[in-house]
Amino acid sequence: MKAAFVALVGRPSSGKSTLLNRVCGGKVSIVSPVPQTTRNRIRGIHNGPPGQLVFVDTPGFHSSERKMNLRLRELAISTLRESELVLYLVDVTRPPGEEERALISSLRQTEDRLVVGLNKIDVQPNHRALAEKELAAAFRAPRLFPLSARSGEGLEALLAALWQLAPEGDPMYPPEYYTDQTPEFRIAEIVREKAMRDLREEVPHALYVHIEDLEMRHENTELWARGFIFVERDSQKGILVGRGGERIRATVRDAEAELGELFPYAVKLDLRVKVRPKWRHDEALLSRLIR
Ligand SMILES: Nc1nc2c(ncn2[C@@H]2O[C@H](COP(=O)(O)OP(=O)(O)OP(=O)(O)O)[C@@H](O)[C@H]2O)c(=O)[nH]1
Ligand SMILES: [Mg+2]
Repeated sequence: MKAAFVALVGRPSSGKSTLLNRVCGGKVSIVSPVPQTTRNRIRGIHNGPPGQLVFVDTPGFHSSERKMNLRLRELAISTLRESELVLYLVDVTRPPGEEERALISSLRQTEDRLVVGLNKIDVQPNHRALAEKELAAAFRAPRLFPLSARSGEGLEALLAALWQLAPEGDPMYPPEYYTDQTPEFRIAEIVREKAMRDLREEVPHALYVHIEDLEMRHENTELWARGFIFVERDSQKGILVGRGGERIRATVRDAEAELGELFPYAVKLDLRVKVRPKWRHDEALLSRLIR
C-alpha cells in the first residue's frame, strides 16, 4: 500500500480548494473568487486502489508583508516542508508574473517530489504555453499536467503521477473518512463562504467566523450552532447585516441548506455580526485562526 501527504500550493485563486474538493468527493474546503479565501491547512482524504493520499490545502501564496499575509504564507511553507509530495497549481488564465516566479524559485528544491497542475484549461484563450516555458526554464524535467479542477478533465493523469511518486506506507485515516475537520470548523467555514459572497475589496478579508457553541436537539436530528461573524468596522457590519437584516438572513439560509447536505442531521444557525476593530493585527487571535 502507498500513503502520502500532498501539499497543495499555488497563488491565491489558482483553484487549490476546488481541486481538493474534487479529489475527495465532497466539499472539504471553501471556494470563492476572492483571493486568499483559504486560511488553514485543510486536509482532504483520497482513497484509491494503490492506497491513501492526504491532500493538504494551503492559503494562496501571496507576496505581501502584511501581518495576516505573513502568517498565511508561513503556513503554506511549513506544509510544503512537512509533506512527502507537493502539488503546485498554476492558474493559466493569468500570465505568470513576479509572484509566480518567486513561488517557482522556492519550489525548485522540491523538484524530486513535485507535480505541477496547469489549471483552468477550460478557459480559452489562456497562458498555458507561457507557463510551460517558465516552468521548463526553472526545473530540470517538470511533471506537467494540464487540467480543469472545475470539470475534472486531466485529473486522472495527475493522480497517476502522484501515486507513482508516493512512498509505501499504511493509511493515515480510516477509509470512510474524507476530512478530519471538527464540526465547529466546517460550520464556521461554510458560514464564511456564504457571508463572503459578492463582497468586494477589503470586506471579505476583514471577516472571520467563530462558533461559540453546539448543541444536539430533537433526538440527534438537529444540530444547533450559535456563533458570530466578526468584522473590523461598523460600516462592514452594516454591509453583512444588510437592509432590514436581509443579507444575514440569506447567509443563514444558504449556510443551513449546505450544512444540511454535509451532515447527517439538520443544522440550525444562530448568527450575529459583531465588530472587533483591527483583529487582523491581534497576534494571539491570528495564531488561533491561521493554523
Ligand atoms: N474556469 C475555471 N475556474 C476555476 C477552476 N478551478 C477553480 N476555479 C475558480 O477559481 C476561483 C478560485 O478557486 P479556489 O478553489 O477558491 O482557489 P484557491 O486556490 O483555493 O484560492 P485561495 O484559497 O484564495 O488561495 C473560484 O471562483 C473557482 O470557481 C477551473 O478549473 N476552471
Ligand atoms: Mg483555497
